[in-house]
Amino acid sequence: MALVDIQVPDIGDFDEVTVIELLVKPGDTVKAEQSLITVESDKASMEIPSSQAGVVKELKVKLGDKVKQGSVVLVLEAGSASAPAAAPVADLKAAVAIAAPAQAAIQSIAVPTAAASGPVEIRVPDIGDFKDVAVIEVLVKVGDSIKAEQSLVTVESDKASMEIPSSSAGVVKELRVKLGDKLNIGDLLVVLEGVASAPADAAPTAAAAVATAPAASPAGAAPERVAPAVAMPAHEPASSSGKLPHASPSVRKFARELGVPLAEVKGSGPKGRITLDDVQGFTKSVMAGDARTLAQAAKTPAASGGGAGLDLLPWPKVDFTKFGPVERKDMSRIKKISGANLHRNWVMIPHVCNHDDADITELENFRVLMNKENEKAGIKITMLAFLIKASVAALKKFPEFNASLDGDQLVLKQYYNVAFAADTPNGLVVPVIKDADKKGVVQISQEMGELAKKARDGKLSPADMQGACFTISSLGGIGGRYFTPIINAPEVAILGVCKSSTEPVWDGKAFQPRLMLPLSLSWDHRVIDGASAARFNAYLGQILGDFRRVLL
Ligand code: CAO
Repeated sequence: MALVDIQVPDIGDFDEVTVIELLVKPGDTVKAEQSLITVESDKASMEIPSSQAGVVKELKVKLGDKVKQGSVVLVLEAGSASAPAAAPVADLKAAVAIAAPAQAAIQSIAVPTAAASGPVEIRVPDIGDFKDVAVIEVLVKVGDSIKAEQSLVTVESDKASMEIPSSSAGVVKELRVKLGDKLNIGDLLVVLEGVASAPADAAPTAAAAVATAPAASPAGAAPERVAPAVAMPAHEPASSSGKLPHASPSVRKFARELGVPLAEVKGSGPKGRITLDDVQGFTKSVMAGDARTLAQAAKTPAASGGGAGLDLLPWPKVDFTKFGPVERKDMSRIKKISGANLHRNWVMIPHVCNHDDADITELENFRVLMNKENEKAGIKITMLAFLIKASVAALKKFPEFNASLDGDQLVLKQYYNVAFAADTPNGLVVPVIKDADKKGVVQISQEMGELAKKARDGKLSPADMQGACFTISSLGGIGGRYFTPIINAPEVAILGVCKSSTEPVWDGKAFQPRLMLPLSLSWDHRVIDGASAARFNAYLGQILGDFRRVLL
């Protein structure tokens, strides 16, 4: 029996797409045309089917992998005699034809419409062989001001869902589609007025449209997508064994940004499809302390396996005006999102917090000296930068702190990205210093300054906040003694730091005035035990006491 590599066929200008679902596993018998994996870009998701029947011998991709044309998806033992012996890409192209129009659609929408005065009709572009694709989301409403390339509707066929963007900017005057409508090439979507001129040569290509569709791109009637947020672990796609929740790319993206586990959200759309409203509703109910939702949310692979659940009392409803005047204020977007994340982390992670003190007398003297010497260069070395470097040394010595839980497995990271909590007028955000092990204290100080500024200006990109291994929350510039920081899942520990103060410390002969820094380390007791945590803190204290120990 011939072994055949099944590759990703020509998927047009999509440079790389992410594998979000594995639909088969080794040993499975697949039919020709059966979908093997689902891939997703910012604007489209599509299933990649097999060009022939056979038995899956080996999967060559895993969830989260980036694939492009020619990437091998799996090795198939070709089945029946009638099946072709090899799978040339041309055949695969045919096999994936159902998915390819998603690309075609986005490409062709980019053809510029006539520029600019008077109303402009935006129509469905050439969507290849697709006929009667159903509108599953309308992303704008009358009166919305939209940008060129902003998505107008999401349509879906059996195998692909895609967003159709507008080729022009303007204000939506008429909306000519509704949920459930079946669309074909040339159908009118919206009429825009006040159209900004859209010169022909300015129309971006599909690739550009996809590449420039950031999380922060406005979504019209859809809820605003929040870029910066604290505790925003990218929610992992459903596991290979679980069924991928039925949701469009934008809804999946929105859920990921909020850290909402889509598998726990009940879809109210046709065929159980999860809508943006469903995701928002889920977040709201978690925020409101809905016991059932929280109990559901707690049933992740890491925490499942029975248990008592959270049989909580309902949140107390009080008419505060009976007791005195009140003012009501909406929570900021960041607070809403970080609140939901913090709540989940608090409920799901068995936190323990160790407190300790580090003697930073010499380190602070050195820092002050360095800052004096570098005054002219305008570089300010911060205590937090030293804490980041010291944490990296401790993470290297105690690798289970540089880890994440994935079901029954511990993922030990071999990179050292350290996040720091930054207080902003709108709430807490957590930017990340990437590869902190490869950077010096001066560079870390500089990067921290830049990221903290971006945070305050609300300009952090999702990438600025992703990929952290460990977080430091410093209240040192403000005050306090100790606190119990909440772990930023899926990390397993967080270091809280408070204000240093000069204290009498016994040196065996006399009390000496020493500058002591209070440390509070919260850790996940599923991964770390108390003795390791005490050792981690003690080691951290030793490093901060004498950085030469890093060299040992
Ligand atoms: N002990 C005593 N003083 C400290 C200190 C410490 N541990 N850490 C910093 N300081 C002092 C600095 O020396 C500096 O004083 P000067 O202005 O006299 O030089 C001042 O505090 C400000 O320090 P900094 O510029 O180095 O800033 P930072 O590194 O302390 O903080 C940042 C940067 C972004 C972390 C901070 O602005 C911030 O947002 N902190 C709040 C984080 C937070 O909210 N955590 C809680 C999360 S849990 O809800």
